[in-house]
Amino acid sequence: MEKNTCMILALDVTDRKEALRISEDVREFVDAIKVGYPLILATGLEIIRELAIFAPIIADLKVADIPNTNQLICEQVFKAGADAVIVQGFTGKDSLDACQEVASEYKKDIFVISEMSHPGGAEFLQPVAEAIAKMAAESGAFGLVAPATRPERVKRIREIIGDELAIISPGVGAQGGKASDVIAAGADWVIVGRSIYNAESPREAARMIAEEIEAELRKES
Ligand code: OMP
Repeated sequence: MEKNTCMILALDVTDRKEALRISEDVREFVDAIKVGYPLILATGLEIIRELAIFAPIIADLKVADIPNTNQLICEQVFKAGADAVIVQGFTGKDSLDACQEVASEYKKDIFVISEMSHPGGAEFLQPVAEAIAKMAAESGAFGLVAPATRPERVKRIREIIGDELAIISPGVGAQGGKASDVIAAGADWVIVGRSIYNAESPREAARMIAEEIEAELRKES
């Protein structure tokens, strides 16, 4: 995934035409489009190929099963044209390795969730997040998913994994996180959903967040 705008669109709409229209509108401001259960269940897996003309596609299926089932899921998603899949880390090394093996075969990427961005994400996952991050770093994963709602946790995860792995960070806008804060904390990309697709002008909303990120990166360099 190429780093330009440092923003990923979370496209959690359930209407195919709306998904295509928003993607076309904001493509200039995003480096990837993340599609998950809402859109895939509503429109079918083929939406991945339709959207792939606009940007690389991250399939957010939060894969969390035994190794064999994980392998079958990842094969389906990569065959459907996804460039990356998001998987849960809490299922353990064997389950993650199964995803990574399929990704290597297809020359695609895996992102591993260490700790989720909502308040409940601190309940059970946060205490094991650092161990998950270490496991992900050793597994050959492309990156981690870490919470924009807790920039201090993104900073901690960055310290653990070093600069080899990417961090993509959801929770900006609707969940209360701020794009510039999480970029400053060490995230490579922010993930933004509702603040863009529910905006009166998704394009304008995306442009403003992209500008905020650019200003932060200028400050850092
Ligand atoms: P908004 O809150 O609308 O910006 O959307 C955030 C997107 O990121 C949604 O698609 C969530 O499913 C996803 N997400 C989180 O919000 N928190 C997490 O910890 C992990 C994810 C994810 O895996 O993408």
